[in-house]
Amino acid sequence: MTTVHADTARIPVPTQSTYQTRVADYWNAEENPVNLELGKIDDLYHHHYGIGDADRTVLDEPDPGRRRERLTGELHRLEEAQAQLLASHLGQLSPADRVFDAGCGRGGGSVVANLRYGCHADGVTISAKQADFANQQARKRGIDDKVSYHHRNMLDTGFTSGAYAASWNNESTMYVELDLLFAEHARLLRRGGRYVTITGCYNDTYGRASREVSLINAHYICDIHPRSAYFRAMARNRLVPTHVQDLTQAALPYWELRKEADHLVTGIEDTFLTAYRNGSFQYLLIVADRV
Ligand code: SAH
Ligand code: GPP
Ligand code: MG
Repeated sequence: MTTVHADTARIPVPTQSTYQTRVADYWNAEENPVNLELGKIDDLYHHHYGIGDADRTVLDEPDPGRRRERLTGELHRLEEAQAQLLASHLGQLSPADRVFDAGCGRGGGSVVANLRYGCHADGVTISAKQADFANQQARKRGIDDKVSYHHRNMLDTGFTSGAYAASWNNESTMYVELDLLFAEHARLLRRGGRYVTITGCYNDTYGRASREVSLINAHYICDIHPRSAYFRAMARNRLVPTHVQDLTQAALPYWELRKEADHLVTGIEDTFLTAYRNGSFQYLLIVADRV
């Protein structure tokens, strides 16, 4: 009997899908002042939004230069509050523990975790430029012995199974299939390890994705999941939610203030405000135990 090999066996398996290459292109090219100017303040570079009440008196500042500076500072403070909220849910971590930062951007989240717990951190981004930038920042801070960034796919990290006490996605779940993502987190986390995500999801009670959700997808080249998909995919992957918090109301002041910052706006501000206000989109914190 002859074995027939399919022709496809000769086609090299791409390590990255075309979609993932486009996502990497976006992040390799990204230089929005709203991210760089905020990051420069204290070298904590974030690619997520802010939460909490805003000090809108910055808008009354008469000197235009000082007004811009205070607005930038206030938006950064709100983004920092978001990072701290996520970090506060990572559990009891010791300096010997390792954490995994999935979709780490320019690296701010891992630095926050290291400063807070003294732990080791591995950040992963699909953008080579972001990984280089983040490693440079870690060297500059003198924490590169504990915090490293890797240009890898978060769905297939190659890291050691069970080596992590905690892991998270801060606004990076909308770039991947949730089943593949949570399977990788479940593999990397030890039993009893903690998983945390802060994410934007579309609201199942609204129906399907609204016009605004679709505009946000087009703007960032992402694919926002419905809220229900998170809990289904977690249940299938040994992740048991322990805490869910709707941050939608807490997200509004950031966007209301950002909208006023002519030197920082990107054009997506009103879309977020409409999406949150019409109930089609939610900003959610989910904390889960790896069982
Ligand atoms: N968590 C960071 C950055 C969020 S921006 C922060 O809070 O600042 C989204 C990030 O997801 C980007 O860094 C992008 O490179 C990353 N990303 C998207 N798809 C990815 C994938 N398949 N593997 C690894 N990183 C990915
Ligand atoms: C990153 O923030 C944006 C995302 C990861 C994509 C979408 C997030 C949702 C919650 C839907 P950023 O800081 O790079 O964006 P911006 O440049 O607008 O500040
Ligand atoms: Mg930003």
